Amino acid sequence: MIKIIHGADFHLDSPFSGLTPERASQRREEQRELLDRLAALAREKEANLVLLAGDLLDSEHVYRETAQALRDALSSIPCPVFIAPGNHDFYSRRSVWATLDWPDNVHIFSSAALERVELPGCTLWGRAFTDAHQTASPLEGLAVPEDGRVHIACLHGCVGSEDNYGPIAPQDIAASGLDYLALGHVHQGTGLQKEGNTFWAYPGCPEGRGFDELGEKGVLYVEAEPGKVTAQFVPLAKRRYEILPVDITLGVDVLSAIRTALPENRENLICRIILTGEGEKPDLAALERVLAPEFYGLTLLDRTRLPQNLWARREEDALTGLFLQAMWEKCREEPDNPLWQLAARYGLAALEGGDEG
Ligand SMILES: [Mn+2]
Repeated sequence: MIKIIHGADFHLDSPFSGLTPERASQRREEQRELLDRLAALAREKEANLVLLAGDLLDSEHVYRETAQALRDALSSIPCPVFIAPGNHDFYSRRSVWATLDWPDNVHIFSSAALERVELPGCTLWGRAFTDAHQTASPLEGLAVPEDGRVHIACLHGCVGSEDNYGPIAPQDIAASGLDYLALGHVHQGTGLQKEGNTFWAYPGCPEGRGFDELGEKGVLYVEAEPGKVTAQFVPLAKRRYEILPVDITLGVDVLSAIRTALPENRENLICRIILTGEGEKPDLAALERVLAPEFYGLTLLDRTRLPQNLWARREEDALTGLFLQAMWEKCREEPDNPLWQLAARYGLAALEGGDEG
């Protein structure tokens, strides 16, 4: 049985453009810490093989500290490590893959053609992106021999698409005859999948970098033998992103409604709370003052609507009624545009001489 740690899409040295320069620098530092946790996991599981299926780096521009951290972490892993460069960190003569002095246990696939490596207990296949795009299937032409050995491949590509990022058709996977195909590129982990007799998986990225990469993130711990593969997701991320909708309609007050919905352990959470439902306009600044210290990052969005009893006043034969009728129609035309709800609230408050509706 072969024990494998399968990771991908670390995107080290991402720009983190949505953050302050200090926070972005801190997040880059934390990405480097992911490498130490990866190495610790490989030691703890006594892995036979670590497979890193591309886009380990976000681009060819790598901070010296990051390249050193990567080299140090990989050299502390007591088993072979294989890297299959992806579209973001493709192999070229000037890439860090070619220019850095890598430890002996690290093998970097450097050719666009499939390379075959014989290892104790298994045969490993791998290849590299050598450009930012690749139109051919990375599995093209692969049909492994039936020799009783475990056949594993590690590469970067996109299952089920026809784009320029190494498109892989499901029938390519089945035709390969591989026991396990360790993939990278898709940031949402798939868990273990099967096509024909071949198991395959994307581990997803090991740590989210924005609200399009939500929830727990990590790597896979895989056990493979001929015809039998199991995979276990292992969380690796320090911070995680969540989007939390909170309906304020039935809440006694908005803060209690939010508190009821909050997950525990939020000091490492980067959270976007979206207030929905009907009620008085929530005081976002006040809520943020109370809640923000509990999170690593917090944004509150107001998507609430004016309550029905206020809309009922559009029947009134006065300026307020006319205004509300006009806003009612706008809100019906564009129900997802929060500006009309806001306009209704502010307009009503102005007409009533009040505060904010
Ligand atoms: Mn990619």
